[in-house]
Amino acid sequence: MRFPKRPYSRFKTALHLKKALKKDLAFRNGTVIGSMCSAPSRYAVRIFSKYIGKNLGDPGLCPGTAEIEQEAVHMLGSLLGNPDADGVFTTGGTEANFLALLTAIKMTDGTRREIILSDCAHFSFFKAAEMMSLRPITIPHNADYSINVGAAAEKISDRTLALIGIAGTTGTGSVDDIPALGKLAEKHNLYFHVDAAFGGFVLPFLKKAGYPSKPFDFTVDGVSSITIDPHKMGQGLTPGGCILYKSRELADRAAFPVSYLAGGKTKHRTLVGTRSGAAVLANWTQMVCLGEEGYVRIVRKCMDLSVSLARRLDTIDGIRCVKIPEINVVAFRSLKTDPERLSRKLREAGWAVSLFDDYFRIVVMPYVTERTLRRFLKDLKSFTGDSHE
Ligand code: 0PR
Repeated sequence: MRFPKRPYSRFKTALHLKKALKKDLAFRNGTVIGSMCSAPSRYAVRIFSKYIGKNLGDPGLCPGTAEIEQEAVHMLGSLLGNPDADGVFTTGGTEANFLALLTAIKMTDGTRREIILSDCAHFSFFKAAEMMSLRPITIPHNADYSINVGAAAEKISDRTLALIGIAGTTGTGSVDDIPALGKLAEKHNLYFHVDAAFGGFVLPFLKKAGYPSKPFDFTVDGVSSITIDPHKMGQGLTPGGCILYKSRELADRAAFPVSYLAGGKTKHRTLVGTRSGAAVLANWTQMVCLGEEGYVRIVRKCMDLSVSLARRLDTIDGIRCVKIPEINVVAFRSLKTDPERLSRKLREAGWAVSLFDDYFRIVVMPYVTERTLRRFLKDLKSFTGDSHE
């Protein structure tokens, strides 16, 4: 399409968009079972549109919005066991993970260039490593898909910049042994970042929802910073990520001074400059409107469905669950049908499921219903040749 010479009418604009967007899958149409993004509430969307012009890139222009951001950061800090934690909202988990590594670099003299992380870590760390000339040292996972801490310990040297732990891996939802990694970090005086982009809004509510939970937050000694994303299980809207540092001093390490903005001198703690204040306000809204009770209810519902899905997957001939779900991520293997072929068939039938190296991933978000999963299981059975109920 060329840049239009004459303006479109609203009718033509709407028609054009409607036609193009017809191809998109919608969260609530019942086929998206492999996405980690929330479907935000109507109210949060209303707040987003109401305050659409707020720009936190120049916080002096909207000190009220900046104050709400601080409230949101402190709310998350208290959720993660440290009301004194400081941080900033980001465009998502990727930016938060980048900032963690940037902060780690700023904490050292620049000679340490290796990061130690699980081979199940999100690709954002590898992107960041490439851009910041860091060397990722990947550690094999245990049978439960958590990092092999002993193997990680062996790789620590005077080249190590940071240790990374994952609280809810992207593929299987596994939670690393954060206390053991924290001990290693303390022993060797290393920066220790926990990626709880997805798990951060699940793990704190598991116990009250009736499920076991592992320690992963600032209550664990040695944790320097945590990624937690409102736009994933926070039920917020995109862009909605957050990085929390254990202290203000750490949060300021990678802050970049800017002297000339209309709102006055400030420091940028993000990679991006201009950034959506409306998204922060909408994500704050979502959190206060749900509260602990709301999240416990959501997590219970998602976990009940995840566990029952895993049980039913295991009864299908040729399908095996990778593990009992720790959070609402369910991973399974196809033992008889070639995974690529199965993936193609599922996609042809309209299912948006992720295929990792040798397993599939379903994310049981709140918009995923029992009815949807029943339809999915029926299709899966027919594609793997096991069509009896
Ligand atoms: N850390 C973890 C543990 C993640 O799972 C993800 C993304 C990130 C960091 C990066 O977060 P952002 O994407 O917000 O930068 N996890 C999902 C994934 O890669 C993202 C996603 C969301 C993918 C919706 C597909 C989708 O439809 O699978």
